[in-house]
Amino acid sequence: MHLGTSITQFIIEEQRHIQGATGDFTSLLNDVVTACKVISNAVSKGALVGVMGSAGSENIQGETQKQLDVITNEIMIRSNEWAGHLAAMASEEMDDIYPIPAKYPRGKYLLVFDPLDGSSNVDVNISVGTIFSILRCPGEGDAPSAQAFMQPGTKQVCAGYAIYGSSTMLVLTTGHGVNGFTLDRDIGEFILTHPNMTIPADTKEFAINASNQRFWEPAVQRYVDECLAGKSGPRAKDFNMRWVASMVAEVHRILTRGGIFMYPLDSKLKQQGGKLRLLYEANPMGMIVEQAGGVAWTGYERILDIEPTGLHQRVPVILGSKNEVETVVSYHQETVGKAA
Ligand code: AHM
Ligand code: MG
Repeated sequence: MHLGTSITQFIIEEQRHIQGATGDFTSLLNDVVTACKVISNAVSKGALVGVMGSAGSENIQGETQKQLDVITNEIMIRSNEWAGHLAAMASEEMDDIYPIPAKYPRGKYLLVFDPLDGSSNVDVNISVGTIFSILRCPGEGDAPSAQAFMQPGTKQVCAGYAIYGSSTMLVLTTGHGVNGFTLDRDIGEFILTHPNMTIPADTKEFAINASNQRFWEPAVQRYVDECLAGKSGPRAKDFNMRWVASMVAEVHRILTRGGIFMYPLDSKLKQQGGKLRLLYEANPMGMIVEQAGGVAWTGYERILDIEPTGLHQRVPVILGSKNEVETVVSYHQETVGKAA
């Protein structure tokens, strides 16, 4: 019988190469992995356990919360608060930070997450996921504040997502490439199935919500027009298009076969800065994409370089295959300074 590499083994072996590592980070990651297994279970039971539909509440961004948004947020908190690795957590579903309660030891890391990204898809049985990012907590001993989370994406110690699709997978980077693990439900372990995931530099597949077309900036409009023009247009190739409305599914597709994903700035979103959130969507996905050889920009700057100013700050996101993202970025650069 062939025994695959479990995620636990993989993390411990990776940690062994880091001088002075205490095992704290390994244990924290194990707790996050456990939470993702519990969430996978809850999501897959669906209507059998009566968790579909709205929770009848709104999050801080004015979005209606699904029952599963609330449940999965609770699972992440309960799984990660007790072990002494974290100082605080922050999530899409909580207005403010969640400092570790005084009854538990306070650790040196911060955990930021979107417990159920793409949850508008959950009632229709389309892939959803959990996105997470781990940061070091600055100011040892101080009670953590929201300010502690205001670190650019380049400071992430680890980023990952779990995708609850036809199989459950966990994709992870600690800054040394990207690895994918598939949940073997018979033994309850994630097994390394996708070592060293890489994004091809070229692609013929783009993803954007075309219903926003009338609001797009000229650079995005031009890029998409050129894709749609196909073989006889300036790009001289036919493109395919996908839009799942679940960022984890889009990023997972791009990590598997290449592509470009865009939730760009447009006139409708200008005031709020974009649609997707920097700390728990754009930064972790940006780190994963870069570690797989891709590029993640807003159109105007590298996502990981942004100095955050708010827990729920939104940014435009254009990420994926290097040559395509760089093409869109060059179109943005041409329009900078020109009136739209
Ligand atoms: P959510 O965190 O509330 O689920 O919102 C984020 C999701 C992304 O997964 C996805 O890319 C985007 O929202 C889809 O937006 P739209 O419905 O505008 O197409
Ligand atoms: Mg989300």
